[in-house]
Amino acid sequence: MAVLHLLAIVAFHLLIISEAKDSDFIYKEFTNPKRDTFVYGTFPKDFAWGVATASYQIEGAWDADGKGPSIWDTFTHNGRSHKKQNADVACDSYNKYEEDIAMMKKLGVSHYRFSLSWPRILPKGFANEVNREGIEYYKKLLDALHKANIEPMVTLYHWDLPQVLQDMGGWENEMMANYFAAYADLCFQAFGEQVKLWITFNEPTIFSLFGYELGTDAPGLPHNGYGAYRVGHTVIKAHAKAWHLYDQKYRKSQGGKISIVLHGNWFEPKNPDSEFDRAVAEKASYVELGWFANPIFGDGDYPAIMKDMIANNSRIQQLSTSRLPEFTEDDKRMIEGTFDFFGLNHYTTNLVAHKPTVSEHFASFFMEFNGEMSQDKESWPEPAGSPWLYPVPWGLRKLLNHIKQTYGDVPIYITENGFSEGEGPLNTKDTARINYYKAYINEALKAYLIDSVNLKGYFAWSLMDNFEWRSGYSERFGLYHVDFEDPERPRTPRESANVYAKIIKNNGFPVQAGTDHTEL
Ligand code: GBH
Repeated sequence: MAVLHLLAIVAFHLLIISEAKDSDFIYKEFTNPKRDTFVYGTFPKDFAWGVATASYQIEGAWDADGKGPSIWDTFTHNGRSHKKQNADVACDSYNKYEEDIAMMKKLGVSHYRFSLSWPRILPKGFANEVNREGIEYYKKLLDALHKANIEPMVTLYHWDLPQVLQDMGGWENEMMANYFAAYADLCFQAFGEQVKLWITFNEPTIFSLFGYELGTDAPGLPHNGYGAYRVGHTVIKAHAKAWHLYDQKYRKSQGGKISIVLHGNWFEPKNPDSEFDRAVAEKASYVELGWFANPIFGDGDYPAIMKDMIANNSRIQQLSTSRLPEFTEDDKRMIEGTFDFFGLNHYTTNLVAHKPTVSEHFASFFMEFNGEMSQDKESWPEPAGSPWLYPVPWGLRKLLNHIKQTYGDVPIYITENGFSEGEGPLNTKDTARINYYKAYINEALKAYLIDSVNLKGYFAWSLMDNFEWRSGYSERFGLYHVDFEDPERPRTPRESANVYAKIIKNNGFPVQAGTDHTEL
């Protein structure tokens, strides 16, 4: 193993000292030989290759067989998403899961990450009224996955909160930590024999900020400067409770692992020579990820840099206490170390410049930093169909190294990474997505081979086009195209599906006999 590593590193250095060829780079915009040269090699033998989805985005069947409404049903039925679209039918995976699994077989994935719909299992939110048909649906799905030899990775909460619980305050209600633990308990009991990889929450920063701070996502509450911190506080405790419950009651008999998935951008100083830009970029990385990572993977508490920042700004706003709640010593002990691996969703990189933004009169997470985010529109490759999504592959490698340096040598799964295109006629030749996957997976390979990051798996977002939240069906992330106009919701593979299948089959990018490259 060590020898292989060494060979890979030597090969890499040979590549960069010899004259760089065009074919050594994926993007003409990124040709820094040391940073951007494509490397050849493979991932560890037991590497998990997967695709990811989420219940609300694919299932449809929004009120079938006893399912209760979620906050996203309410939000979309109120016309709050692009063109008032909703996911009442979406990809109809509630009925077409066998076809989904056949697609996964074609891709050759070893793992499938999907989420459970809480209101499908508990229409009233609470665990004393179970919807058997909801349980049956997921049992059938899990059975079919096992038959197909695909390991499930199951997310308990990917944003579709039962509406009845929102009516009691949703994640701003501290009791939610208990309600979530009861839901988790039921799921471990019902599905734990079939599930060895559990995720408590998907991207708590995102649903706190967009749902309860900006209010652009469900439940649509613009509680600027306060809401997201309150939500985060309860979500961290909910996560810790569920982790301990699994640890104490189920781990021994079921033998699985459980953790959380965090969203992480990479933040690069806009002007690398500016000390101020560097400081704000660093702060952004430590806060975006560290808000949830530091309590769970660190010392049980928010990062000091975050506590200081929000306390200072609260003082400027004439508040007598910080807008960021505090954990008690007991909380901290309960929270610290509640992970079995690190789940990372990563899509893109932002530039950060210093700029005074803190206001005496208006509190907002986004103004807390005295910084401004942007993208390098001139010299980065074309963005995806999502305006925020610029391909900046080297950002992934930097972020993986940041995680290792900050939270230790924890096993990491990249639980989401992917690229969108806009609406339009079916275009199977998705070269931009192919380039994105090759380049990002190659950066993951460098992190593993060269930087010895403890990387365990990679999940592409997404198996197929699906309901992209407030953007509706206008941003398409699928390896498979889905026709949402057709009641049958037919799926068609794009070229990227074939390329991803080859990467999986090769377990990366081995040099193939008789060539000096990988045929994809
Ligand atoms: C993930 O979020 C989600 O887990 C997944 O459900 C989703 O489908 C996927 O990514 C693709 O987006 O419109 O400028 O305000 C990724 C994090 C956070 C990225 C919200 C887009 C909106 C930026 N997302 N962000 S903007």
